[in-house]
Amino acid sequence: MVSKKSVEDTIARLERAIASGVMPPAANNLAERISKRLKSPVRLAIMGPKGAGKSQLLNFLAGDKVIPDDVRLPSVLVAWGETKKVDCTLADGKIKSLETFDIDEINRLKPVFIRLRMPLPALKKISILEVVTGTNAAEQQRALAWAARSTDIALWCTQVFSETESELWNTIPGALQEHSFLIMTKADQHQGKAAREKQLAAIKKAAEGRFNSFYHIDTLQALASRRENGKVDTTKLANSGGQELIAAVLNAVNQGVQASLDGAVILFARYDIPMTGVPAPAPQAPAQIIEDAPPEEPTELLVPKDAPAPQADLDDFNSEIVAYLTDRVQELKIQLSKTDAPDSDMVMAQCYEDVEWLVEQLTERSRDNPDILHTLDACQDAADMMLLLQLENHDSAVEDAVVLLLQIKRDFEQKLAA
Ligand SMILES: Nc1nc2c(ncn2[C@@H]2O[C@H](COP(=O)(O)OP(=O)(O)OP(=O)(O)O)[C@@H](O)[C@H]2O)c(=O)[nH]1
Ligand SMILES: [Mg+2]
Repeated sequence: MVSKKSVEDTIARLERAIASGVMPPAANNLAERISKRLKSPVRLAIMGPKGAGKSQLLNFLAGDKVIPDDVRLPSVLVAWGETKKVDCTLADGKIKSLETFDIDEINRLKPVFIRLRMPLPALKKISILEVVTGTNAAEQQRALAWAARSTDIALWCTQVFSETESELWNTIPGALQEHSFLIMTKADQHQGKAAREKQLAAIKKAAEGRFNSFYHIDTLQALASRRENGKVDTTKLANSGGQELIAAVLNAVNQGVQASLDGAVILFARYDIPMTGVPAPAPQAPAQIIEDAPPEEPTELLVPKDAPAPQADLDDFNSEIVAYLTDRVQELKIQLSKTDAPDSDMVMAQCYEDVEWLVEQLTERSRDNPDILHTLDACQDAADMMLLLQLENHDSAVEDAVVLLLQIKRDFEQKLAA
């Protein structure tokens, strides 16, 4: 279990390290990213077909009935706030704030996105985005791409995991897929444990290798396990599948925080950053939850429907990247096979350079193509990871770096095939 104190101490130490100027720019960047990640709640996104049970799952994870039953809403982000506040982003990009979740008023405003702030304890650890997509495949892909850019863990709700869902899920970057759960919702539709397990096994078969893990939940029963007096009927919660799911989500949240702490420890060791004291801390705000972190306004939802699709252009770009990475991976393989003891420092440096090159290309491209941003994030993470591998310098670091490069290449190949 990660303690609040270790997170706060690490943030303070990272900020001291940054202020001291003892680290080179790449390490400084990494320190800033780790610090930002540690200050922000982990971002969950609930995705899946229309009517799959996303809103009810959101209510369960948030620990309160945040979204009323059977109302039609756009994507909703629920995040921490000292007081309740509802910000509706309208079709023209303007934001209209409401004091309460007034469904009649929301229906009248027809927002394209709603940001809801609430003082619920769970929201100090996580923010939850329910992704509601349009009906055609292109709209759905765009909404998912937009959501994936600001998501750490995705929860895909489904009863079947159809071919259409499978194709849509394939457009999600591999790095996010690895941190995602598939959740068979409405498990009560299958009478008895054996029937549920059978259906989940069929779903697993269809989605194999593209999710971190698989769960089933009867969300209505899980919600009903919380009594009015605040007590929980633990048997009911366990039978609903809710307990297992909450444990898995919390575990994933903690693992994410732990990975950031581990990254910081490597930086501290490499650059001799003291636990306390010198270099003198710059005046900074104490560690606290960033309320406003996720996600930017869904600009692509505001793009006129007849705007030209950038897909053909993107395909060319993706092909270029795949060709470049294929060459690079080939070259690295030759170097690794040439000698018994390859120059691991050089291979590591090359892998890092390749990912940095990619980050540059993607940064350039993302200016006129926001769909690229989530790929950019994934590559930036890979660059961070490579830097850490370089600093750590353990036995398998070279293989790990090449595997990371291969993973990026595979992601681009998947995008081309999609
Ligand atoms: N039996 C059963 N019904 C459920 C469960 N979860 C949700 N429902 C019902 O399924 C319907 C759709 O649930 P929502 O949570 O609104 O689904 P959604 O995916 O958010 O729907 P959209 O936002 O419209 O795409 C509602 O009538 C829910 O009460 C469940 O676990 N069991
Ligand atoms: Mg919903």
